[in-house]
Parts: sequence; C-alpha cells; structure tokens
Amino acid sequence: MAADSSTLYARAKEVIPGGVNSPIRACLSVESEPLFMASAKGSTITSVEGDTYIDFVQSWGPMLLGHAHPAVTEAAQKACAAGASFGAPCPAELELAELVIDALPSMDMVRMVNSGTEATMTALRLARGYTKRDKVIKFEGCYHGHADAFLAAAGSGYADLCIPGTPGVPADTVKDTLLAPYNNLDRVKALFELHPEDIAAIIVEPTAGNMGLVPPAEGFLEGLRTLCDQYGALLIFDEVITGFRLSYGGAQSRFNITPDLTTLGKIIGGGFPVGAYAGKREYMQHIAPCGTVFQAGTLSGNPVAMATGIATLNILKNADYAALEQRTAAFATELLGILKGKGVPVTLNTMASMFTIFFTETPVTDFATAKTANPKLYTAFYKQMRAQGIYLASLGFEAAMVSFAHTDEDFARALDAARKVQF
Ligand code: KE4
Repeated sequence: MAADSSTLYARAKEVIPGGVNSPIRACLSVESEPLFMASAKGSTITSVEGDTYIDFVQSWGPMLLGHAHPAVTEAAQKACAAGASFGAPCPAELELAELVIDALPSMDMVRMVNSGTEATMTALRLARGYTKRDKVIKFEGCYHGHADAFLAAAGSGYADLCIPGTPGVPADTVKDTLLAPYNNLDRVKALFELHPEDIAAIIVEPTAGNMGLVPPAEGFLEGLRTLCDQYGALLIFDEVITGFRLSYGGAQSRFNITPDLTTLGKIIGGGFPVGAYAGKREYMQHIAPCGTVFQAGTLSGNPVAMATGIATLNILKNADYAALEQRTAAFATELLGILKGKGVPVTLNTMASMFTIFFTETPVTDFATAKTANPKLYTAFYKQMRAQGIYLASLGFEAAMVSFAHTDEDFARALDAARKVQF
C-alpha cells in the first residue's frame, strides 16, 4: 500500500524544512496537515490516497487552462525529447518573447527568468540602475517574492507567518524600502514629498492577490502613474498573478495603464518554472549584455518551459475571458449568499477568474481591512470543504483561482459542500 500523506509528511519533515518546499503548502494557518498530491487533471487534483478534489488553488495561479492540458503536456513531452536544456539561445525563447510582447503593449523587450522572485528582484535592480536611485515603494499586503528588499511586509504566506521582518535580511537591505497601504495615494504622495529625488520605483500588484483579492480603487493606478511621471520614478506592475489572467493583456490592458516595467510568471510557463521582466527598449537595453545591469540564469528560457508557455498562450489568445469572468462571479456570489445565510460575517472580492471570501463584515480594500477577517472561520470553512472534496487555498490571504477547465458541475458540487459547512 503506497504511503499516505501523513506518513509522507512525517518523513518529509526530516529532510525538507517543514516538510514542504514552500511554506504555504504546510497548511499551518488552517490547522491541517498537507495532502501529498499524486496527479492533477483539468479542474481536479488527486492525493496519494486516491481522493480527487475540485481544485481552486490551481498551483497558486499557473494552471489557468487547468491541469495537464493535452496541448501543454504534448508540448512538454516533445521539447523534453529534443533536449531539456541547451544553455544556448533557441527559437522557442524568441517565439515566447514575441507572444508576450504582442499581448502586452507596454513592452518592447522581455527577459525570461525562472521564477516571479527573480523577475521582481531584477526589475527593481534595473529600475535602480536606470534611475541611479535606491528607494522603492511597495504596498503592505502585496507580495513580490522573497527577494530581500521586498520582505519588509509581504502579504502572501509571509503574512501568515506574521514576522514583521524575517531574520536574515540585513536592516540595510530594507532601509530603502518604503511602505504604503494599498489604495492609499495620499501616503504615496507623502513618500515622494519626503524623498523627491530618491525613489527609483513603485512596485505594485495592479490587482492584489496576496492579501486575498483586493482590486485597485478608482484612480489608484492612474495616480501611481502620475506620481511616477512627476518624480521620475519607474512604475513596475507585478503581474505574476494578473498577467494573462485578468485579461489576455493582463491588468495593464484591462485598466489601460502603461507601466514602465512589468513582471510576469506562473501562467507564462504553463506550470513549468518561468518568470519574466519586460518593458520599453529604453529601460531593457540597460540589461547585460547590451547594458551594464547584470542578471543571468542557467535555466532561463529553457526549451521545455518555453514550449509549454507557447502552447498555453496560443490557447489563451482565443479564450473567452469574459465568459469565465461571468461564471466565476456568479459562482462566488452564490457561495457568498450561502455563507451569509449561516449568520457569519462575510464579504466577497472577485475579479476575472479570481475571488476571495473574507470572513469579515468590513469591505476589504487593503491589508488592514483584510486582517479584520476571522481566521478561525476561514479554518473551519477550509477544513469542512476539504473533507467534502473541495480544495481551497491553505491561507485566507490568497485568491481562489478558477480555470477554463472548471465546469458548472464543479461549481454545483462546491456550492453543495458549502451548504453543509457548519460554523
Ligand atoms: P515565485 O517566486 O513564487 O514564482 O513568484 C513570487 C511572486 C511574485 N509576485 C506575485 C504577485 C506573487 O503572487 C508571487 C508568488 N505568489 C505566491 C502565492 N500567492 C506563490 C505561492 C508560494 O509562495 O508557494
């Protein structure tokens, strides 16, 4: 009999910190043990026990087409058979770069890396190198990966750990990181007035996904654009989650705002490790080897990840995003109604194929209001939904992800499970 999740978890904790390769997977904040997964297909994921769940995590965002899409799987197999990594340029890198640039009008050039963290870390380095300034503004509750400069108040798994500033990050590294509440333009203005010539960039999730889903307030993104133009700072849109999810052109096309630099990840790899940073030639030509801002990577642009990214975007370019958004909103709104009927405080934020149910009556517009949500209610919700075959994010500060593979039957099953939840 194959080992079950508990047995595997106990063994894993002996050889992997916390038994997981990313903290959020340990399910600590929902007082649960992680399920070890054996396979996934479309909207579902199957544990080593053989139990199949409707998956609203979707690997934290990459699987917008659903798991193991045949075209993506075929592309990976074909590319693998031709050699997994050359360490030399290959046509697939060019094809994916052109697909990305064609989809996102703000950019002329793109550099592939291997994770969202690498993308944001390098975009900040580029902004600092280009402007010759050191400070960066980020927003409380936004998470941009685990590069030192950003671990001042990240909002993803990190907020779960409630560590104000993780050990190992030298104070000097975050002395140039300035914080503002999300959707608070006045604070951003004040920071620029305090440091009129020292701010290299603002980095922002143009729709936050790491404090739960929090959309930008009316005028917020436009205000950031104006302030960056006024003070000579670069506007970095971290679209690692929103890229190719909020629309085929990401948040920047949906909201019609042009960032100076964009970071991408998740969906553009189709489940394989890919990140990217991109922007106008004016900025990107400062990147080595044509410029002097250094960045490199052994597996950057590897042919397998490029092939799965190409296969994914070629399908997404013709996908019906509007229909998926409408189905997601209808499902999430019905879910909200069911939970409201149970007498618990609950609000909903939804956009495109993402949503977050917050167990609070307070409208959630930033990290402070997101934190008014009751974690015990989320834990009860998570546990009882998982017991009924519905796999949700193991942290309330995440966005549920719906894929093009989710069916009306999946939604109906999830709603039935929610009806049975008791608080
Ligand atoms: P990665 O280094 O994990 O590929 O990307 C970092 C990153 C950057 N920017 C945004 C907006 C992100 O959401 C992320 C990573 N997202 C989290 C979950 N929201 C990844 C899950 C995990 O940490 O295991």
